[in-house]
Amino acid sequence: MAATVPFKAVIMGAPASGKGTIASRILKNFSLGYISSGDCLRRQIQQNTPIGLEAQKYINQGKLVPDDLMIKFITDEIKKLNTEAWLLDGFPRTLSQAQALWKVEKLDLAINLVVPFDVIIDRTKGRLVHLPSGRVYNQGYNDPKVPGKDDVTGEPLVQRNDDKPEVVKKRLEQYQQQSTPVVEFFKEKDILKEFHGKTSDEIWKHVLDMLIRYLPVHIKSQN
Ligand code: G5P
Ligand code: MG
Repeated sequence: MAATVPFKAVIMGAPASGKGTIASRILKNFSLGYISSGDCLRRQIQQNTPIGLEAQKYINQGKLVPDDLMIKFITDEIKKLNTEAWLLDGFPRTLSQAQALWKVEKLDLAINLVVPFDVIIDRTKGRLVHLPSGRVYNQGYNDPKVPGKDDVTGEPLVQRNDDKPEVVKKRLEQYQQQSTPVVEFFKEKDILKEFHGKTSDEIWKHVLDMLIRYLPVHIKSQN
């Protein structure tokens, strides 16, 4: 098997800015390992693990899970990936997390999605997720083929507990407080690329152009 060329990237952005949607398109086109902090936490909650039970208290209120728990959890998940080419979605979210990650992993790229908050609030109302895989759907944007069922497994889709309007408002407030220092941190490291737009389709075109220039070695053959 060919040795993996290291490539370490993060995708950031407000709640429901399209991190998961853009990440899934990146993974279709490029061979990268992938960790979504939110998907990993939701799986822990579903399995009633100690981490899940602890994280649930914060997630259901729209609060961030404490840094010490998150840093340990995600750095352990990175070790399990078994590749040096990967994409993190939703981590880091605070300056402490960014600094802790940088100590153990020097990143190559930080993608930041900038989507207006009114667009985001509308999206969360129609979001449905398949919890085991993290696949996301949206009524009227990317509907499942059969209403209420995951396209791949046929299993039921659910609304996330933290997509209730009052919790979404909290998540956006939290994001406003925490995100600027993280964005500044990656700007100083000279790895930040920002993408503005109202739809994932328009943002994706620019992300794809940038990635083709950045990591042609990881492009999947399309046959
Ligand atoms: P998550 O799971 O990381 P968020 O809040 O950062 O949660 P989220 O909600 O998962 O982010 P996203 O991945 O950015 O959003 O967006 P998405 O799912 O792709 O798209 C949102 C919806 O819009 C979907 O239904 C999609 O189909 C639709 N959509 C996408 N593009 C378009 C479009 O162009 N048009 C339309 N109409 N629809 C579109 O974290 C959850 C919680 O876990 C904890 C926190 O409590 C957090 O709140 N957590 C952490 N805590 C501390 N530190 C960390 N690092 C943490 N990570 C997670
Ligand atoms: Mg997500």
